[in-house]
Amino acid sequence: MKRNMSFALSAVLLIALSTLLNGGAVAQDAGTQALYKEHCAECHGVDRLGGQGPALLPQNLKRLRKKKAVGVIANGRAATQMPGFAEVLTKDQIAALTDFVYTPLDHIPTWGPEQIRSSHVVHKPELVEGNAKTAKPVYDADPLNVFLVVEAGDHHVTVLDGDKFEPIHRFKSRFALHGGPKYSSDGRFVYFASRDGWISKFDMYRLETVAEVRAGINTRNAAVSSDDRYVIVGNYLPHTLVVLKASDLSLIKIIPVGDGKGNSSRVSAVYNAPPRSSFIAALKDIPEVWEISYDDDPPAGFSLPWVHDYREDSGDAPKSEPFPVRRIKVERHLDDFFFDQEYIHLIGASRDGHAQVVNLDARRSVADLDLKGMPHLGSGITWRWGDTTVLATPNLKTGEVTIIDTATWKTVKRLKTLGPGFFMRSHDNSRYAWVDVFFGPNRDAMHVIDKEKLEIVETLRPEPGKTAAHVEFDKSGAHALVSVWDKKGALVVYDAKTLKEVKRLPMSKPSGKYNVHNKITYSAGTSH
Ligand code: DHE
Repeated sequence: MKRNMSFALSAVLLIALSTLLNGGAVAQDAGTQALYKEHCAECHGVDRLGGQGPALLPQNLKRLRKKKAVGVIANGRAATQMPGFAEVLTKDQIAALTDFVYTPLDHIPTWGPEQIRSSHVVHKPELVEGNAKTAKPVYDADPLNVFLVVEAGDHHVTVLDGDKFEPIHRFKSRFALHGGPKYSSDGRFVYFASRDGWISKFDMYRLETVAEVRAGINTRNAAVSSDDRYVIVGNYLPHTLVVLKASDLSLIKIIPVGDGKGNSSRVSAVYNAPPRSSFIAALKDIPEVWEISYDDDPPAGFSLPWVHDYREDSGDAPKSEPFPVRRIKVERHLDDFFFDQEYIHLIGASRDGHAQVVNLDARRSVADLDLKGMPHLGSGITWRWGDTTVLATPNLKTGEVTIIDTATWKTVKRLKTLGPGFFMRSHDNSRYAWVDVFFGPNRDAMHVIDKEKLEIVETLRPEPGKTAAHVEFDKSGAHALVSVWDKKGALVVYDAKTLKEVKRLPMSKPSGKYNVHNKITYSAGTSH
C-alpha cells in the first residue's frame, strides 16, 4: 500500500512489471483497480508483484487470513512501512481491495533461467576476479575501516572513511535496497540485494559496479560463501533459492523451495554459516530450516536432489553435484532468525511471537524462548556476560529488549524501552549496546545499555522529532554511527565512550550502515 512517505517507483520499473505480466491482470471492476493503482501500486507494484512492499498474490498471502488482511489495510502493519487506510477508504473499499489482492493473477510471470540470464550484465569484465592482497584502493583511507551507508531517501550508497568520517564516494543504487550488503572475505567486493531481485556486485577498491543480475521478482536477501565462490539469493517470488557465481554473478543453480509434496514456500532469509561451509535458510510457509552445503566434500546427511547446474551449458561442469540440502523440521515456521557465534544454534521466531532454538547439528528444536510480542531476532546480538554468553533482541511490537542466557536459554532481564525497537548493535571493545526506538512517539530516542549491568544508562535524541535508528560501530569500537532516518536526515557520529556527538553528516534517509571489518570478522555485535 502507498506509504506516507513518497517512494518514487520509477516509470521504467512499472512498465517492465506490466510487460512481465503479458496482460495477465485480473479482471476486476475498474473502481477497485483504480483504488489499487492510487493507494497500493506505488509500493506493491502495478501488477501486485511487489516493489518496496511485498507481492500481493494469494501465493504470498497464504499465512494471512482474509479477515486479518482487512485489518492490515485499515490499520497498517506493525514493523513495516505499511500505513493504515481506515481514514482514507470506506469499509466496502477495503473489502473490495482485500478481495482483489486474494484473486489469483491469470498468469504469474516466470523468473527462470532465461529471464535471469538475460538480465545478467557484466559492466567491468576486467574487475571480475580481484585480490585484495595485490590490489590497492583508489583512495587513502583504511579499506577495512570503510563504511557503506545505504541512503534509502534517494536510493544512493555513500562510501565513508571510518577514520575521518568523510565521504569517499557516492553512487546510485538499485531501487529499494534491503538488508545488509555482504562483503567478500577480504572486503574487496560487496554484494547488494534490492527488494525487486537485483543483485549488484561492487568493487570497494575501484569504486565501480562490476556485474548485476536479477535473481528474482521479489527477493528477501542474499549471502556470500566464506570461500568467496558463491552468492545465494532467497526469494519470495518465485519460491526459489538462486545460486550465482560470485565472480561475475552468472547463474549456477535454481533450487525450487518446497516440501516435496507439492507445497512450495517463500524463503524467510538465507545466511552464510562460516564454520559449517554452508548456507542456512528458513522457510516462511513450511516449518523447515534448510542447510545448503557449498563444501566440495559435504558431510553426511545431505541429500543430492538433482537440480540442473547451468555451468554444464558452458562446458564448465563441476566434478560432483554441489549444493546438497539437509532439511531440518522445526516446530513452527521461522520468519526471523540469527545464530550463536559458533553457528551451532539458530535462534528464530515466527511473527506471531513463538521463538525457538534449533540445534543445527542435532537437527531439531532444543528450546523454546520466553519472548513476547514480535522479537526481532534478525537484529539480535550476543556478548559475554560473567561466565556465560547472553543474547539480546529488540521487539517490533513491545517496548522491551529481552536478554537471554544462551547456556540455559532462560530470560535473565527484560529491559523496558520507550517503545518497540528495530535494530540493536554493539562491539567487542565497547561496554555498551545500542538499541533504537523505531516506533511510536519516542521514535527519536536511542537507548544505550550497559552490557555488564544490563541497564539502560543513557537515552540520546540525535534529532528531536525525527526517527533515530540503526547503529554501527567503527572498526575499533571507538565510535558509534546513528541514522536520523529522514529524507532530510543525517548520519550522527558519537564517541562510543563519552556518548558525545563528534560529527554530523547530512544524508537522505540513511538506513543501514555497514563497516567492512566488523562484517568480515562476523563481529558478535553486528548483523551477519
Ligand atoms: Fe528489514 C535486514 C526482513 C522491514 C530495513 N530485514 C533485514 C533482513 C531481513 C529483513 C530478513 C536480513 C537480511 C540480510 O541482512 O541479509 N524487514 C524484514 C521484514 O520481514 C520486515 C519486517 C517486513 C518487510 O517489509 O519485509 C522488514 N526492514 C524493514 C523496514 O521497514 C525497514 C526499516 C526499511 C526498509 O528498508 O524496508 C527495514 N532490514 C532493514 C535494514 C536491514 C534489514 C536496514 C539491514 C540490517 C543490518 O544491520 O544488517
